[in-house]
Amino acid sequence: MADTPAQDTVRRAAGDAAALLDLARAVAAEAAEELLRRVGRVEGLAAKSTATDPVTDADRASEALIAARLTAARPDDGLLGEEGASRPSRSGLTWVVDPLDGTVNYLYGLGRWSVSIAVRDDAGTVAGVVHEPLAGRVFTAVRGAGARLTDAHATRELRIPPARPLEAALIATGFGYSAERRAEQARTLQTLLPEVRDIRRMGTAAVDLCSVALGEVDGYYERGIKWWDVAAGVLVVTEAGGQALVEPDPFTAGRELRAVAAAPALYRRLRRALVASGTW
Ligand code: LIP
Repeated sequence: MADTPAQDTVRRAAGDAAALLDLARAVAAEAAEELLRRVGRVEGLAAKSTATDPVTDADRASEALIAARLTAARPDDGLLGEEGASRPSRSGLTWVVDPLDGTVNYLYGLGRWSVSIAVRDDAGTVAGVVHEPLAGRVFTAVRGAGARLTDAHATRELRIPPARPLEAALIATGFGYSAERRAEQARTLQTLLPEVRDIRRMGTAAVDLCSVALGEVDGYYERGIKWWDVAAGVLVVTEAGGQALVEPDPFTAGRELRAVAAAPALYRRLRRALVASGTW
C-alpha cells in the first residue's frame, strides 16, 4: 500500500535527517583527525573574551575545515561556529558548530575534548554528533530516532539510567571565563554541593551532556555556555530518554545560555535546587 502524503513526508524527513547525521559524523571525524595531528603543538594562541578564554590555530583550523566541508555539501544551509564562521540559512537548516569543545583541556594535554556538530531547523535540533577522539567515542542522535554511542567495540543504543535521588547524584558542571561569572558560579556551587553526592568539572559541556546520557554522571548544569557548546549534547540526552532545558531557547551567537540535563525525576529536583539557590 503506497504511503499517504503525510507518511511520505515523514519518511523523506527521516531519510534527510539520517543523511544530515552521516554528513555531520564524517565532518566531525575529519576535524578530530586534524585536531589530533596538532596535539602538543600550540600555535597561534590568543585570548578571546578574557585572558583565560583561549583560542589557537587548532580551533581555527578545525572550524575552517568543518565550514568548508559543510558549505561544499550543503551550500544553502546556515552556519554558526564558535570561532566566527557564520552564514544565514536559505534552506531552513543551520549548522551549529563547536570545532573544539574543551579548548583548555586540549591546551594542557588533558584528554577530555570533543568536536560537536549539530544541525537545526525551526523546531529545534534535527541531528547531532559529539566526537571524543582520545576516548574513541562518537555520540550521535537524530530527533525522534534515538541516541547512539559508537566506540571500539560496537554501536549501541543509549538509554539513560533511572534517576538517582539528588543527594546521591554525581553532577557535572562548568565555569565561565570571566572572574565575575565565576564568582557567581561559585555561589551556585556553594549552595548545591552539600545537596548532592559530588561534583565533576570535566571542561567540555558536550562531553558532560553525553556523560549524562551514558550514566557516567547523573546530571549536568551550567550557566554562561553558548549554543554551540550544548546543541548536539542536549539532543543526545533527550533522545536517550533524559530531560534537558536550554534557556533562553532561541539560539543566537552572542546570548549566554543556561542548561540543565538529567533523567526526568532528577532533572526536576536539580532544577528546583538551582532556582532555590537564588543564583541561577
Ligand atoms: C567550554 C565548555 C565548558 C565550559 C568552559 C568552556 P570551549 O567550551 O564546553 O562546559 O565550562 O568554560 O566554555 O570554550 O572549550 O569550547
